[in-house]
Amino acid sequence: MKFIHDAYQPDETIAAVATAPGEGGVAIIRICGKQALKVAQKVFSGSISSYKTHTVHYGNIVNIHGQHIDDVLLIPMLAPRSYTGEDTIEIHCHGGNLITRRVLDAVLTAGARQARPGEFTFKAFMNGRIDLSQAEAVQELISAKNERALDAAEKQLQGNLSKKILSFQNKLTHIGAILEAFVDFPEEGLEFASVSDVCKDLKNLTDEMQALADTFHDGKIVHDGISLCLAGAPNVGKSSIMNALLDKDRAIVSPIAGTTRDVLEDYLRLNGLNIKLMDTAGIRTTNEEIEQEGIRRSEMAMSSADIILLVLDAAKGLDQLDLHLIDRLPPEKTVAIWNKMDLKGVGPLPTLSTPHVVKLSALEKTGFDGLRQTIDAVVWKNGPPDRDETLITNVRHKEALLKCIDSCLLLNHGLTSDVSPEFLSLDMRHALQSLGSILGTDITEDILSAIFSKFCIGK
Ligand SMILES: Nc1nc2c(ncn2[C@@H]2O[C@H](COP(=O)(O)OP(=O)(O)O)[C@@H](O)[C@H]2O)c(=O)[nH]1
Ligand SMILES: [Mg+2]
Repeated sequence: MKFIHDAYQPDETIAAVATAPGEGGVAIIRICGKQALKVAQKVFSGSISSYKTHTVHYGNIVNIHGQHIDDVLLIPMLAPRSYTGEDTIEIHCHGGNLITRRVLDAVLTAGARQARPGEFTFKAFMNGRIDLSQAEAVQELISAKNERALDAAEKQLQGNLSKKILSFQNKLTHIGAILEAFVDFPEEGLEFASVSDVCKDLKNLTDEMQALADTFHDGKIVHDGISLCLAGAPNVGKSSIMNALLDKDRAIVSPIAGTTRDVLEDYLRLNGLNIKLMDTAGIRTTNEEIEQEGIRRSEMAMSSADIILLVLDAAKGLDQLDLHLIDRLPPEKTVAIWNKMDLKGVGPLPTLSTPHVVKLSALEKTGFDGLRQTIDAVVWKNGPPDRDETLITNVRHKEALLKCIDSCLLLNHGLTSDVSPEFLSLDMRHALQSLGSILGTDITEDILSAIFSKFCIGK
């Protein structure tokens, strides 16, 4: 694998199609770097050097053989007022695959190099326009699959996480300054008061960092979503609830017990989260081989799911099998659903041992708001995260924070035992390096390369 910034030459001018492939009204070709204006001028009919920055100009793209390729709009964004901080030209051409390719080819022939994945954002990072956590937020913003993930990415791009990390860095540096005096003049030692102050400051700081790292639980839910599994006896209405939640005829519904054999999966958005919904074969004792396999798969789906929706038939009440299921499902991730509440024969319902119980009718599609609210309550044990809360959604950031906390704990331990001052400053350096890796100031080339290679070309 080629490291993206092995090949990085700050003076190189790069170009790529910035819009998604396929047919569309307009496609955008982006050119960026010191020679962007010169390259664009070789293929454009107007006089680019006379244009003011951030203005739009109509003209033609012509290749080096003088052939007309397309009528386009051209926008110059001059340094430093551009995404990357370097001179940038955007060409808006007609949005077909072939025409876009021809315009890009003309630009590449005129002297630009095809950009690598994420290279524009990489330039923005290298030029100090954004830090690494913000660059990662750009990719998360683009790939966000739900509103909450989008909110979290947007906050991160605005620099909310960066500010927190910077404040941790400042506090650590402050502590470091006190320690430095100790390292420089070890024979004078640290006064008892300053040791306990430093330890207290370190403890407060690690608590703050731990609290931020702990948001990863919520952040992961926001980022990846959760899985729900419909389970229960045959014929209780699992497939009907699947269809009602999806608002489409996804699963076969029938009064014949044992209709659903395989695990059916589909996706929906619920309460701003991405949900994988699984419908399973009804659990019962059967000699039928295929149904047995279906039931085995139901069990697997149940154990892998974040939340189990245990469906019960309100008209039938509980039988041995239901009771057995209720007993062995983990209550904290189970929602019991009394279905078929529309039926005349529904009498008083027995009390269940599971804390979350919902009543609904899949047939009449009533009671689903209650189900959505209950799911929300199970997902967010302490309420959903605030829109403004800074969430860690990236495992790299979480691990860096935990590493920093470890170094701080070592430091704390070293301060209270008789460890040589050199070790203390080494722990301090490690702690600062971990924080720096989040912002990209202390990062190895292979990690950088791995991060940017996940981007699309043209971003
Ligand atoms: N009256 C009534 N019938 C329902 C309801 N939900 C499902 N059914 C019926 O119960 C039978 C079994 O439904 P199905 O969704 O296939 O159950 P599954 O075996 O648990 O997947 C079908 O005849 C459905 O029409 C409901 O809320 N009310
Ligand atoms: Mg079914």
